[in-house]
Amino acid sequence: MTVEKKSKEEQLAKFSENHENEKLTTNQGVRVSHTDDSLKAGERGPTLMEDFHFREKLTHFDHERIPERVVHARGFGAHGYFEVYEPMSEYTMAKFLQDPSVKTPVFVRFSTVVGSRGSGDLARDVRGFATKFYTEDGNYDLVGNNIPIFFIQDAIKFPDLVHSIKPEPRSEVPQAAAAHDTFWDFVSSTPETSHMVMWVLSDRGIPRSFRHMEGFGVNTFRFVNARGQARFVKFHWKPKLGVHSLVWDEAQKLNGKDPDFHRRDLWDAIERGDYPEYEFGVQMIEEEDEFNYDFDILDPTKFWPEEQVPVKIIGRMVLNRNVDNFFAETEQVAFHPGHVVPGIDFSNDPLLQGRLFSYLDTQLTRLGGPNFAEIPINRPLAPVHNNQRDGFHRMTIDRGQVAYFPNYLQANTPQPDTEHGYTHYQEKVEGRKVRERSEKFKDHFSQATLFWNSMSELEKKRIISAFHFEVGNVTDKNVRKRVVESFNNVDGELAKQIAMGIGVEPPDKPGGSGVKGSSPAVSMETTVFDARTRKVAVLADNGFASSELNQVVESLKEAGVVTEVVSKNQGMLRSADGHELEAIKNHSTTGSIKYDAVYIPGGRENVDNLMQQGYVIHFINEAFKHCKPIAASNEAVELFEVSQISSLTGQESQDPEVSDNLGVVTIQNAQDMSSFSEKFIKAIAGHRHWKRMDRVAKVSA
Ligand code: HDD
Repeated sequence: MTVEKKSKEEQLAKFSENHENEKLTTNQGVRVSHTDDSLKAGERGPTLMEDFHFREKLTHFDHERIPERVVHARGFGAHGYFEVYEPMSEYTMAKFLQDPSVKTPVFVRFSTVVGSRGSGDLARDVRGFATKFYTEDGNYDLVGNNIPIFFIQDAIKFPDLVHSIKPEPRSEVPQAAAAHDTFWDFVSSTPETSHMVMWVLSDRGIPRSFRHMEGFGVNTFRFVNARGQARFVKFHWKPKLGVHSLVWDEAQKLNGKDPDFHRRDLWDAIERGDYPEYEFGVQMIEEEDEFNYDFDILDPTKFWPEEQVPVKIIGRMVLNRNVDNFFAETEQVAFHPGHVVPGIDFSNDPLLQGRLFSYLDTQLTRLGGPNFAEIPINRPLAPVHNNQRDGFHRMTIDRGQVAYFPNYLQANTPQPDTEHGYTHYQEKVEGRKVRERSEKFKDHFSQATLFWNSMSELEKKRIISAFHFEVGNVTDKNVRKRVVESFNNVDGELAKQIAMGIGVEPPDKPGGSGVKGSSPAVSMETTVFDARTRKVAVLADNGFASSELNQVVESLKEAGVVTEVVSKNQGMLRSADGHELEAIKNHSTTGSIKYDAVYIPGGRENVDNLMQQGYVIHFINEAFKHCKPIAASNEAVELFEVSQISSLTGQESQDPEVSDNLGVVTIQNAQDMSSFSEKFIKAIAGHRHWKRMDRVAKVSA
């Protein structure tokens, strides 16, 4: 602790040394002598118009807000780099995908879709995953989501979708939520949304953190190599820590206790040096195989099952630097799927085609004109030369007499680069002008059933609970009925289960699309399980057993797990043998919902103290309810007996096999904590112990 304090003081000393001569000025560079009082006619008199410092300061402040993004308003960004594992020249000429020794700088912005800029992080929603690669050939933006498909097939329906899911126009209620009449009215009237709704209502809709999410480019793009050969591609980000989610009850509580939970998690991880890492993968389909699948490869409501089209891992991205200024970077960054570099091209996916119009258009309103590419976060590292001029907020001082092409006066510069310039893939296009979709686009249910079939029984249960919450909040009974009828096309049992929770009769006819197969890769149970960077609350009070606690905390640290001591009051605790330990959080500044697991050390006095604290029992019960690993050593095991753990696990908890399986780790009459720590770390890596789900239905925490 003292070490930290000192380095902060040193930092401050260094700061004042470096900034010694920086005096407060106006925006015109005039030094300001006083900024705490406005200029008045007498101490109690009116403020004077001539106070230019006051007017400049207030005018700037009055205009500090810019329009928020129409969707994805709430977001959080970080810097990092990307590196390719091996040259990809066989498939694409994209320069940043050739040389493994090159680190391409990136900026990533994660976001929710529906809520306003100040809304909570924990909404059930799709998460945006947008990456800007600052390549030597110019900027490339991969503007994706954490779900591989989308709600609609054609961009012309995007305003309808968004109007239905945003707060209702009469009341502006609810904020950042799909659980209301208009969204479900739209869903039940638009069968193509069914598949995406299944994903959003699965655990994917409430990620544990941005570091535990996959990313997908969603739309079909093309790779084009130097010989002009093209292939269809889909892009993937795979998090090294695996794909994991929160529990819905936990997410709802977190939105109150810490609505910045995801932001804080990413920020803290980067500050600690636990840099989030994602592998980059591509699925490729040869041009001649375009029609060889039972789905249309241009349909954005379909994914390409990994079992049929494997994901080739070609590189990795590391996020290793937080922003210096949220507004300047995260808020002003402008992504656009049309920002591509040679080697990456578009497909005729009708959602992508519409996106290619929308993103450029929206920046004009949001960032105040056509010069947003000059804002530092948007500026390419590659040089920019063209004849575009003027407009709001032009930064560049364009020199010279000439702003047109061709020209004689400036030797025909800047010149198009016929050799290395971007050339669009020469896809042959013909057809009649029609407002129609291809026949295969009309199968809206097969992949929704495939997704449902791919879920484990426990994942299915959670999807049904999500339906009960979301559709249960719909006030119009006919809309609820229509939802049940619509999802009967996906699976009869699903529809029946949904109906049971929301006061609607189950469908008369058994439903389903007839699809029997599954795609195991889409289940989150097949993901990576890793304890690294997980956060554990250590509940302690005066009189804790220091040797026990130190052994466990040390083992957790070695496994890359982060610990935080929580006690009734912040400040120093004293162990039974006189050692000091700082409690970082007190009972009102935190809660079990902010941690992945709980550990309670022994020590007679410690446990007697904790036993008196209702908050501690609540903490344990709540963590148990949220299926989190819970560990107690020696006397601390007594706390489980007064909590709901013992009544819910009963005799079984005495059986180590069963209790380990449930993520409840205990040890008694022991000095050596190594096997206990090992079991606990394994339980933490297991994320949530879903097998408790049935038992926790009885817990009221
Ligand atoms: Fe979009 C923002 C992702 C369909 C129109 N979109 C936006 C962002 C992400 C996505 C991650 C936030 C970027 C940032 O952090 O600044 N959008 C997607 C994906 C889609 C998709 C993966 C389906 C494949 N979007 C989509 C359609 C349209 C838009 C069909 C319109 C036709 N999206 C926008 C937008 C936004 C946007 C209105 C709002 C702010 C912005 O662009 O810069 O233009």
